[in-house]
Amino acid sequence: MLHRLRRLGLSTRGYEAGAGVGGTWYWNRYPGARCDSESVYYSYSFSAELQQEWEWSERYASQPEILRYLEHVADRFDLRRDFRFSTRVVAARFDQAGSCWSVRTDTGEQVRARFLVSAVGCLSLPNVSALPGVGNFRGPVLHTGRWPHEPVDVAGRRVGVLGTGSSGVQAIPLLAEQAGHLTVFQRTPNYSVPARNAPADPVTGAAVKADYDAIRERCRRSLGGFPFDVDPRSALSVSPTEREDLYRGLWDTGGMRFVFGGFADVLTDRAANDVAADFVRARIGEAVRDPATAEALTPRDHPFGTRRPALDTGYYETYNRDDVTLVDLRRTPVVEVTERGLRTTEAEYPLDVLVLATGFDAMTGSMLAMDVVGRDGVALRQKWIDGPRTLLGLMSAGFPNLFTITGPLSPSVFSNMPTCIEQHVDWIAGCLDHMLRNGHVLIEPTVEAEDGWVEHAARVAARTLLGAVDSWWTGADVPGKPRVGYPYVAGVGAYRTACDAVTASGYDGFVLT
Ligand code: N01
Repeated sequence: MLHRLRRLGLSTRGYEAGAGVGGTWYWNRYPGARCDSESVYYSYSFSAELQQEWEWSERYASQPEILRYLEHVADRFDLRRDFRFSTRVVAARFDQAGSCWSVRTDTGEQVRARFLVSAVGCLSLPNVSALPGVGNFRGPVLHTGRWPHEPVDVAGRRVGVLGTGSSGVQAIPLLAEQAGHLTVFQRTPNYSVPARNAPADPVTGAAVKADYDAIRERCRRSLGGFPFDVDPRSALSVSPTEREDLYRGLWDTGGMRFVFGGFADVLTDRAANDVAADFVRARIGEAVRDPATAEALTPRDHPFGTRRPALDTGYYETYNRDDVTLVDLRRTPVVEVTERGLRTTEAEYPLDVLVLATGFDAMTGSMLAMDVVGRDGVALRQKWIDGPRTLLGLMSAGFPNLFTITGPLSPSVFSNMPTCIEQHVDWIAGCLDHMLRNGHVLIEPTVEAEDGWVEHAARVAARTLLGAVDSWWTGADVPGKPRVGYPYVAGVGAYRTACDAVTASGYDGFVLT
């Protein structure tokens, strides 16, 4: 975004809470942190030179490698000089008389800006809300999203992991290898698909680079931001053998293809979904030796893909180790964290280290952590009290000239993030260019257009199996959070078409003054 803003001739200032660039990949340094999107797709497309020159070493890049990549991009485009690092924005207030934003940071700096672009991310504010007594624990409490920069030595120690979402599923096999004993506290069993990570294959890498433009375009027009073909048929329209063969092929290939490359109705038809869900359940049964543990790990309360599935390397097999214990919190819920460990209704588990893989106050948490006040003194926290209200996830009525990259009600987390980030950056840059050329000072959505988008996003979600399921996609994991759909789930391609139509119409649904 900064790169594009400079090219528009705007003077810019960035603020970043971390001491360096990288966002998610700066903070999430837990063992096993690795991207679930294949490296060749989880990367920028805006610079042909960059995408041709950069070489990924693995099929899925690890956190240190992605961080190196982002640092390289920052240096290559000379981005750091416009950023204040280790600086958190605490408040932003719209100044009606001056038609600008007044922004305040935790270092006491106060600046005024005509345009304000929020790139605070969808998954950055740790969710530790419902854990009584967490402050009492004598040992280290480490949230995966705030992992220390120095190595954490867990050799010979009793480690507890709370949470089995994507972060837990990635960290658990590695912590099991390092710890003296690992206890996993699981509330909701997750579907996990093998990543099948491997060293990058130079032949595939060269073929991708030769065809990058077309591949990127397919990502942009796709469901999930990947160039994968969805099988257009219903899972129920083909024979059981054919279904099994398709899912077996996707399982053996590994990765997000299993989620975004299966039958077209996996997320809309419960019976079709059962085909995918049963396939994964059967694999869990094969991987885990102890039947009771296998059953506890098997998701039966939600359809496949309605909570974000994890990708793993040896996750289920980890439970075959003698030094790993699974505690089923559905059967025996957490009572509290004590000085010595974690107590459930059944027992107290003594621990030396407690790892919280408990996720984030997703999609709106980081935005609402700032005191954002728009037109007529209306706070964003007040406006979004019953759930986020945006037009296209890009802007919210009453908050002129405030843009949100991957904001709520845009596809964002429901897809390969860089595809969506670049599309938002392009849209915002195009909008600003239009304003500068035409002498506009302010832009904001109309309330009617915004209401229409909020209703449309809810209708789309209601046509899928997603809406009814408790997850961080629906705000259910944070006590008191509005229970609505947060990402837009019609797909990256359909969403892009909607955004492009707005631009082509001269910003229909927005007021430009
Ligand atoms: O967080 P999560 P995450 N008591 O919210 C449990 C992206 N990501 O950090 O499901 C007990 O998924 C909670 O239980 P439940 C990806 O989009 C990407 O793992 O609420 N348990 C759940 O098991 C992902 O989806 C990558 O019943 C509690 C877990 O903690 C998103 O980030 C890697 C609890 C939280 O799971 C978030 O993933 C990692 C409590 N009080 C993450 N509170 C890659 O691309 C929470 N839990 C590789």
